[in-house]
Amino acid sequence: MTQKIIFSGIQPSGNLHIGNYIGAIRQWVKLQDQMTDRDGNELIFCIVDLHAITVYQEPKILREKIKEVAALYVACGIDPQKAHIFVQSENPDHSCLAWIFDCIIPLGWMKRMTQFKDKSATQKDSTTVGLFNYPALMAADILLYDTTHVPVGEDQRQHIELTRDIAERFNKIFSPTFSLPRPMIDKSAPRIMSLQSPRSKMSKSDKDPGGTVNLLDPPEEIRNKIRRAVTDSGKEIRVGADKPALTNLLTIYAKFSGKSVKEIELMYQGKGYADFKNDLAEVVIAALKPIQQKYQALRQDSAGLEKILDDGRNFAGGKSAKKTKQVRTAVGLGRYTTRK
Ligand code: AQP
Repeated sequence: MTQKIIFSGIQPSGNLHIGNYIGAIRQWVKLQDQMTDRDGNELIFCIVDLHAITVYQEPKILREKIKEVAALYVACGIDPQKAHIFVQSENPDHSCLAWIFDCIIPLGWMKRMTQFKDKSATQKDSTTVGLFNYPALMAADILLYDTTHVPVGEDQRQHIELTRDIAERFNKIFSPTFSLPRPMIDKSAPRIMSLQSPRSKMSKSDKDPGGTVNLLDPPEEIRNKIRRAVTDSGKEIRVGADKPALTNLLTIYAKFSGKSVKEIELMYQGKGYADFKNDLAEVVIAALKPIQQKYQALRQDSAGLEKILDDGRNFAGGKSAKKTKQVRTAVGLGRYTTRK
């Protein structure tokens, strides 16, 4: 087996929700459980706070969310004995490499990024240069660690392709420095949609709190949100292109219960939305309960959480320092070939 270096991250830009769990963290845990460290495999999971500030974050809240996301990674099953967890901004090599990439990426490449087009359309006047440069920072995150695979959602495929193009361009202009990472897109990890507007994805930054079920929501709040979730016209509980709301709710039910969508459709044949929603709420509450309990325990042991993040930072910094030295030498930066 060949060595796998896996890198991924989540922005501490709000409350983590069931979409982040089903679409990202649960895949990471699956990968972790499939991998051994025998072949020199590495798992690196970052809390990407530099990405988060591409949109304004209230400083006190941001600092709290960074710890919250770290504790949630572990509560959801990331094992700090098997994976490295660290905070992006604690390793300055990320922003240094992003700047170097900014200086070699043709403007046209960045202008093609559809995520920027989508996000900037909702931000209008408050769109920042940072949001535009987001993919350069993401490329730096990935390439600093000789990442081989990046588990991401389908929406990030374009950014990974750009990362490969940046690596190739750097290697060609200067000298072979970066290996090319591959996206790892789990087709069984669906995109979870907002409970209030099921054609938009569930999102941390959704202005409507009713659209998002957060991993730390108390049971009563989960019941309320699911009870108020929009449904489609008609009475049948089934998936279909004409039923975006039910498709989403059935997907959530399936992902948290382990049952197939078909089985669930059969269970609710002839039954009403109220029964279905009540049961769905209980399924979600039961699945989140152990995560919430582990989270509370971790937050009470602040020294333990600090140690996980310190160890992660030391590992990441040690590894990226070697790559940064190679990059600085290749580009001709500084008076020395090594960092003083
Ligand atoms: N609704 C979703 N369904 C499935 N997967 C999702 N992810 C996010 N939303 C869903 C996956 O979670 C990871 C988080 O990525 P991120 O924090 O970098 O930002 P994002 O994708 O933009 O997530 P949000 O929640 O929508 O945050 P905001 O509102 O701050 O932009 C990724 O792997 C993503 O695929």
